[in-house]
Amino acid sequence: MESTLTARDRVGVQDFVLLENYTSEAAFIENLRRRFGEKLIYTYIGSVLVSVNPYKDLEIYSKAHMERYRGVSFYEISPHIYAVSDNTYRAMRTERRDQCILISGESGAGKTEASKKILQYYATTCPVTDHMSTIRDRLLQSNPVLEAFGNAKTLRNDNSSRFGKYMDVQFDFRGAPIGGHILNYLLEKSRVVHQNHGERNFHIFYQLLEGGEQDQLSKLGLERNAQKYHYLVKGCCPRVSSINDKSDWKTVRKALTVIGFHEEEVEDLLNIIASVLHLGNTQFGEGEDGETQITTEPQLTYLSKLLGVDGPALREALTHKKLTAKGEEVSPLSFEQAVAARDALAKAVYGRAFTWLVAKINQSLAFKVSHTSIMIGSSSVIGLLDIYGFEVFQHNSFEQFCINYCNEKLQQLFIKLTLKSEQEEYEAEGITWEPVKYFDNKIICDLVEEKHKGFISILDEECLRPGEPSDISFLEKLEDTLGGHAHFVTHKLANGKTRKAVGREEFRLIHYAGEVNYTVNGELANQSVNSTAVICQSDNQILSQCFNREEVTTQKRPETAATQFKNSLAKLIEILMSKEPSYVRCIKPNDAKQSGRFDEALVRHQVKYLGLMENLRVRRAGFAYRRRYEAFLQRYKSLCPGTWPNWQGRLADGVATLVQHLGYKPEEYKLGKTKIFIRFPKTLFTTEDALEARRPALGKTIQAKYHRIR
Ligand code: AOV
Ligand code: MG
Repeated sequence: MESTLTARDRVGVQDFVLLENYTSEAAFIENLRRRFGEKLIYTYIGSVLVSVNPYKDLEIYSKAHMERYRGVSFYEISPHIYAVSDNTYRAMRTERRDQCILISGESGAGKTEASKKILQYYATTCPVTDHMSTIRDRLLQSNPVLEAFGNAKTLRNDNSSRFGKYMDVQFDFRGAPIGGHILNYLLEKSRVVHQNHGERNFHIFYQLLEGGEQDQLSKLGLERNAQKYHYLVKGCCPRVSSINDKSDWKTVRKALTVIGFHEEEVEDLLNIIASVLHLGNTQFGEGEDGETQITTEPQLTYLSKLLGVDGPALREALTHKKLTAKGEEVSPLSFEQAVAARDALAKAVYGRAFTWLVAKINQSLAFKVSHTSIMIGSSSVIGLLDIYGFEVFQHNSFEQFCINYCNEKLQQLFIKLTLKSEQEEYEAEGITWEPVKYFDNKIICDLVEEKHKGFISILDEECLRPGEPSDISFLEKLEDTLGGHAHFVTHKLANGKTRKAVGREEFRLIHYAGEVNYTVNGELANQSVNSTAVICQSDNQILSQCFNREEVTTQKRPETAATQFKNSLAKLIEILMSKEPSYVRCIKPNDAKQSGRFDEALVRHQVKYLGLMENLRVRRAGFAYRRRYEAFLQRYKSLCPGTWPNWQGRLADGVATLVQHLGYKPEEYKLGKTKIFIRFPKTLFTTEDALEARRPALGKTIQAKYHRIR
């Protein structure tokens, strides 16, 4: 098939390996900038797709566009997220190997949009029979629901994912989607009770208030005004111009039905959302006896109804703490403690409801054996990883720490796999090459997770220590253990390692993607067991499933959130390692969320930390091009009388004869076991020109042809 590339598609190079000056960062950025200027947001580095967020609808995602990429080889057509989707799909089908697409980039760079485009591509282009259309629709509809409950407006992104998501799409032997499964990672629960200036709580709260029916809101005791709710106004930003909460609510309601939620389940879910808002408006004061008491009685009445728990028990849970495991003896909470218990309850209720939601969606996406049992064993999966991107705010808490640690782990995986697979290919072909130097962020991963001396171990130890471990004692412990580490800084240790100031209650990590100060405030605070115990008695079906008695009566200390997160990440990495990976590296062109603006400094920073230059160098380390002998011979045999019209001997000898005739110098190429490796693009360009001169009918799409030569 001849190329379908137009002149516009060929602005700059559409694969960075074609850059003459491939070690120059300036040339790399210039290529990105030129293409971005022409609304060409996608560029390859070999098989890695680099994507720059256009911040506007480019109209390149229609069904017609999808069709164009079906079954077409990577380099015959301009780079696109659909090319990656299609290539991955075909690799799964032909090689019968599980695949995964890893999408990375900082907050707002376009990861979630990319993952949705991939899913839409499969939903539209894969063969689907009637009863499978249900699964397809559910796969698609899981997105608006999860985004409503798990995304929020932040300073970096109006629709920022506040949870990590890994989704497996399962295909049968005919390549039709037959099921799915979602793994979710650490929801940023602190957002439920607090938002930084200019940010919002999770979308669902505003959607319900804007879009909910009047009688529904009355039943929940809610007013159609986000300003009335303390948990919604901390960021002073109830409305966002790019978001229509009212119509989003309609989408979410419809999606819940498609996914198969029963009316009672939706009702229980809404009761939980409303109860969080009522918790936020629950105030405390001092009673005549000097004890802390609830001063907002109507809230308590609603809460007891919505949470399905006994009023007096709830009152006690919010104002007292139990002293024994059985809870017979209680002591009053101070004002601050009561506020903390209230917030802890709101976070716990919302967080567990989110986990329940994912489980419920998974039930509905699960492949049903009854459909076609013969498919078992012959199905394959494509995993999509869309996780929160690296982020830095004015104040960064434990949750930012987890988000950024997660990005470190994924960067580590990228380094391992890209370098590894490249090296393996050279080895398999018996080609020697010079390894490329790159920054290995393993040192930062170790700093966080190393046994006994890593950050998380120290945190665990402090949590378990008898007595009253405080944030400050924790910080001191960190200083003692990590003081000498090049990537760890505190106020005391800031001896030239860093230029920015570090506060007394902060520590700084020098991440691969930038420096971040984290506040240790409340790191060690335990969840109030007392207030969650009361929820175990709830007659709200969702809550009674989420909170169980056993957990609150057990004497065993639960794992800390940090350890849980570390373990779940380790499992994720294992899952990803077991699959054939493809990569999408997303770049954010400016911090103003504006279309058409390309901030070079910002882009340069991301190119640097995403390791794109190293990626390119590795790709070119030795050889810009590689092609199987038969394909190479087939294409160029007409250029050499010895190989034309047909070469009869060994393929490798044919290629050797051909390149000798073409005058390739020994340093320009190497012959492997099954492939020829060409070091410089120029060599190949010359050969292509010779071919073009011989066969002018091939047209003027020289650049396009170069892209097909792999
Ligand atoms: P993220 O997933 O990488 O950030 P998103 O995928 O949510 O970022 O993208 C942020 C916003 O950029 C979207 O809401 C769109 O408005 C716009 N956008 C992204 N990709 C495209 C595209 N291909 N075409 C048009 N607009 C786009 V985070 O989740 O914050 O790390 O936690
Ligand atoms: Mg996202």
